[in-house]
Amino acid sequence: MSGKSALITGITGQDGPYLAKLLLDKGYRVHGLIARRASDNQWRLRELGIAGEIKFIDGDLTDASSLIRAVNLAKPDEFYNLAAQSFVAASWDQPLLTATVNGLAVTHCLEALRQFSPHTRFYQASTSEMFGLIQAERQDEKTPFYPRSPYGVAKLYGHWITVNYRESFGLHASSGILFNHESPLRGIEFVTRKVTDAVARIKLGSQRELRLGNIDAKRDWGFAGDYVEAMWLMLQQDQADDYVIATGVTTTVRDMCRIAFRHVDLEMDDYLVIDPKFFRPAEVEVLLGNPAKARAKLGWAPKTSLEQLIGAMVDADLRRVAAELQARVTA
Ligand code: NAP
Ligand code: F7E
Repeated sequence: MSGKSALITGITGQDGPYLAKLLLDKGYRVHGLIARRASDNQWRLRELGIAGEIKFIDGDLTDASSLIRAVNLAKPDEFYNLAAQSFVAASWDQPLLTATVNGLAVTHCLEALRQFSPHTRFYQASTSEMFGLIQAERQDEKTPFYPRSPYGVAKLYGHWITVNYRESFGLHASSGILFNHESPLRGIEFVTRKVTDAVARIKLGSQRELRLGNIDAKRDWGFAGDYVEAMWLMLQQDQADDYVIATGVTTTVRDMCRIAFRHVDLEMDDYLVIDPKFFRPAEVEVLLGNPAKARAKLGWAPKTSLEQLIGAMVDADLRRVAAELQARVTA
């Protein structure tokens, strides 16, 4: 058992609970920065059965003083910055908030460490969205960036400021360039979960159609549970560095959707409607990662196929929707 302390921002999101569980299983004391919200946001931690094991610290990424306080309270050996406005489509509606949280506020985290805890190892949640209009068929750590959304632009700042603090001040600061990763804990606004939730509702008779935007877009989708392991591995290395984390397989939204419908013996074409409302002002048409460096240096490899991932997501949504419908009957 490690006896180490970790501080995670974004503890209530998709990745936070998977990472927290991994660290708790390794014997870490896990602190989670939690932003004040009007309604409950701990359902994912409860689903993994770990809500009671996290030491919560109130704070917000945009409030530098709250990060200093969190660092002083948690005294972390490792700091994982997962907090973000992470929905790409929303970044055109809230570009300044996205720039502040996903970009500038990364410096709040780094400054808190530089000034108060320079020995702490830092992980920054960078993203394949930085590749945007791709400059190479398979994207790796050397591929030039060309972001296509305010989200991608903001994340690029977060990425480079992490590299800069490593090079300027010798912080052990690593940036994981993670391609899309999904799970039953994925937010409902993202396309995989929107699809698996709709498939469950259609199968159980509470929804008639599924409306999507650009189904020709291609993504390199992996399982979040596999990807948080890569985050941890990055902070166990002697030297901080940047790594692409991906499966090396790309699939259209259309084919991902077909897998979900087939899982419950339905035909996608009977239910799918294309709705221009879901098209984006600028699209990232295709992403395909090359995780060779992570494989060679971290010994990391994805373990979950897209079929397994989508099947597990549909099964989880079938259980949730069935429980919801049952509750309506008994209410
Ligand atoms: P997510 O589900 O959207 O979770 C985002 C988390 O950030 C939530 O816990 C949210 O808290 C928190 N947050 C938002 N604004 C905040 C603020 N101002 N102060 C403090 N906390 C704040 O995202 P995810 O899928 O877990 O992704 C984790 C990180 O990896 C994000 O930085 C994302 O941009 C990045 N990333 C994700 C993927 C992917 O495919 N999932 C790929 C590459 C990179 P509330 O719950 O209270 O809103
Ligand atoms: O869209 C297309 C959409 O919203 C995937 C975030 O975690 O991964 C995620 O960003 C694709 C896009 O994820 C709908 O146009 C079609 O081409 O699931 P998404 P994303 O934008 O790739 C990256 C790596 C991150 O870093 C982000 O934080 O699907 N698409 N129809 C649709 N997308 C949505 N959401 N809804 C639709 O109806």
